Amino acid sequence: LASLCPAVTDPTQQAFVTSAKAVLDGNWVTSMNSTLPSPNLYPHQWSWDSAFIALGYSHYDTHKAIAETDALFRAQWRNGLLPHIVFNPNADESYFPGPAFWKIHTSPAHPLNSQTSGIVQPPVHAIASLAIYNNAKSAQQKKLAMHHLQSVYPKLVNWHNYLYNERDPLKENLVYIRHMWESGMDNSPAWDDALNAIQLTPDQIPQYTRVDKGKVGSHHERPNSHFYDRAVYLIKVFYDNSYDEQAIFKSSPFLIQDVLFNSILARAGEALADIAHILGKKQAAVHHREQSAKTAAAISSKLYHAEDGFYYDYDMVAKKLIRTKISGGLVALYGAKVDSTHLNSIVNHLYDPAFLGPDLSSYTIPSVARDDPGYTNTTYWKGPAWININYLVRDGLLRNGNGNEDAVKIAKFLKTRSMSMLGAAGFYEYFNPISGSPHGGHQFSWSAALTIDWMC
Ligand code: 9WN
Repeated sequence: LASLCPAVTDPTQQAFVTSAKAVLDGNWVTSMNSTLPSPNLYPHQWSWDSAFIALGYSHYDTHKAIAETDALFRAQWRNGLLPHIVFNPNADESYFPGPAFWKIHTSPAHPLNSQTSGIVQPPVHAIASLAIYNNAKSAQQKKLAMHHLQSVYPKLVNWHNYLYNERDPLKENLVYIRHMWESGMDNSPAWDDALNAIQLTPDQIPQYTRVDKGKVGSHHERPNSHFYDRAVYLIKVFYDNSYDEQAIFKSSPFLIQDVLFNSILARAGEALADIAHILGKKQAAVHHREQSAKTAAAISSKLYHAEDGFYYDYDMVAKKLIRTKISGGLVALYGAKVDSTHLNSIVNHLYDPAFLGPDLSSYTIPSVARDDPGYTNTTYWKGPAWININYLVRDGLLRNGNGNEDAVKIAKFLKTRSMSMLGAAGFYEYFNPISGSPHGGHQFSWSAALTIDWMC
């Protein structure tokens, strides 16, 4: 175990990083070899949470970062699908929908030794595995990390191949999500029209009982039952079609090319290329880089709306861009390499009072523009600020912001503000974007893990 964060020498900052580590320690489950997103709300392993968590561990515990990643990939489906939840066999009843609800045995590709959901989450994983290697300090850690790259590389390739082969039927280099939970931004107002278009009679909705509502400050902070009815109905569409992607593509009422998901995929493709390069697989590296560039270009051409100067999701069922300004649209900068016009328009949006305001006076980035009719201060992905979004937008601004002073200034602000907000409020799941007050699950792992990645 490397000493935690040698670069941080200030005692107050050291204490802050130590408290972030304590959150991860507290959420580690030895029997699963993985870390819960939050002890009170999420009792299993979640896919993109795990990748963010591995980024945190990569700075001080290579072994745990690898164990976390391996635990997730052990549950990978035989067609490459990396499930969004790996269920903890000791916590069956404490989260809905639990393992039985997904009926994954209807798919010939379901994993044989794990209970999982049947959907995915944004593919941060190659980025985390590369960081495990890059952040390994001692010779022994580097050796462990090298073994990790060798063993995880084919699994990452299968994962990305699944996305490109199964989720991009029109060969646009943009993959679709087929469930709101696949976006990671569950009840974003961006999905409202698509969800309202799903007309259901009571007998079409599988019977279900939620267990989440009593676990947060106010149940209004969680998605409503209109959302959950549609969330469970979509799961039925999947198992009724035996998780066959071609059949789902023909019959699913929810198919969206999401900016955040594709942007992370483009960036993960670059990481996969770097991993292939480290492993001496030069041809493969070229292929991964080309694929990533195609996705990055497709984001900028298909998902950018020139008049609005914003990146929007595309609804493949309604066949139109969803002109709702969500923070996921700003994450385009993380994966796409954008030209100066696109960068300037994003910077302008960040300076708009609907996001941060001209003097960056708003507390932090709301998940939805504050002038959107669907905006609220405290309801989950309908307005509250999330640390991973601040993290991805900041990275995207720095990556594209060469010479753009405003981009660099906002990037700096996002880090300082996120750290001070977490320092004052604690490692919560999400925050009121105007006051910084904490909401949702407490001791939230990715808030802690990304703090470590930022500080160390
Ligand atoms: C459904 C675990 C997950 C995050 C998501 C976040 C929330 C789950 C839920 O929690 O979603 O996957 O039950 O609300 O929206 O991004 O991965 O932290």
